[in-house]
Amino acid sequence: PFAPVTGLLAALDLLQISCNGKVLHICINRPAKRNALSDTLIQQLHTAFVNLPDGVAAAVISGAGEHFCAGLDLSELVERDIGSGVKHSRMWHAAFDLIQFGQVPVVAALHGAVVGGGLELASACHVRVADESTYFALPEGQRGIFVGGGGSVRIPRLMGVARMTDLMLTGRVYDAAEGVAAGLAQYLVPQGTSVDRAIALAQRIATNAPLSNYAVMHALPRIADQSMSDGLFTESLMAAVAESTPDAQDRLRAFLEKRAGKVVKS
Ligand code: 1HE
Repeated sequence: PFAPVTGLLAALDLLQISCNGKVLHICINRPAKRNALSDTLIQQLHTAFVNLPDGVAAAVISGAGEHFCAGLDLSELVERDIGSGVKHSRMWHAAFDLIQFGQVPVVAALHGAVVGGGLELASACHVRVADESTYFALPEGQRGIFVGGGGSVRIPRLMGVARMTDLMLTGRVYDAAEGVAAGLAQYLVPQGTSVDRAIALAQRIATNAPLSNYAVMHALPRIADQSMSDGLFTESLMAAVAESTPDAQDRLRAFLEKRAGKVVKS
């Protein structure tokens, strides 16, 4: 069972954070505003990911109420000058960078609206689980703004520039199945079950060697940005580091001595 965390993380009033062994569950808890991302909420996400409790090996992010997240809190957008606009966007980048390039893999449990900044947040996570109620959109064009939470960088890496351009120009809304087909989520599950599935995946992720998970989070996206030659070389370095850990040696020996599980087709 998940128990509420204590201390600093418990004081973050827009997040409901609980922990079960190695898995931390961060639920965005602003359902009356459809979990719209106010400055305070972005700062609280930042604080949570800077202060992950010891022993946590994977995290889940979900949203309370009918929707995962309605994106930027539009009530805070009014009358921001150019300078503070840059700083605002950079504040989002800092928080979401901590999610993508932090200490532990993060699974997003999606349902209802995953729109605008909500999709930017989801795209900073490492695995995305969508339930059947999920829908994806980028309504920035209708609001007269542009993505500012890393979406122009991360979302095309999931779905491609052409699909993102279509969403932004036409206001197209993808249902859950379309989102999964386009690469926005990796799992499609029955309505109301995305948190359960995300937790099960996080529990599984938490059993991997921590350095292997770290390599996936930190090396894979960087290698994807490198030339083939640089990527292959980076891969060799990362592989050598991972293989040389006692954890890897123990796990390899366990397999060879038939003490470790085989790969099982599910
Ligand atoms: C909000 C927000 C919000 C809801 N900022 N207050 N995002 C958008 O353009 C999406 C805008 N929201 C919607 O289209 C809808 O609210 C939803 C489809 C997400 C949900 O619909 P529904 O019928 O369940 O809720 P609702 O009745 O529209 O909203 C309930 C309340 O939440 C209502 O406030 P109330 O005081 O009248 O009760 C809404 O005003 C409020 N609310 N969404 C502020 N987003 C770093 S750049 C990122 C750029 C973006 O994210 S642009 C996309 C912004």
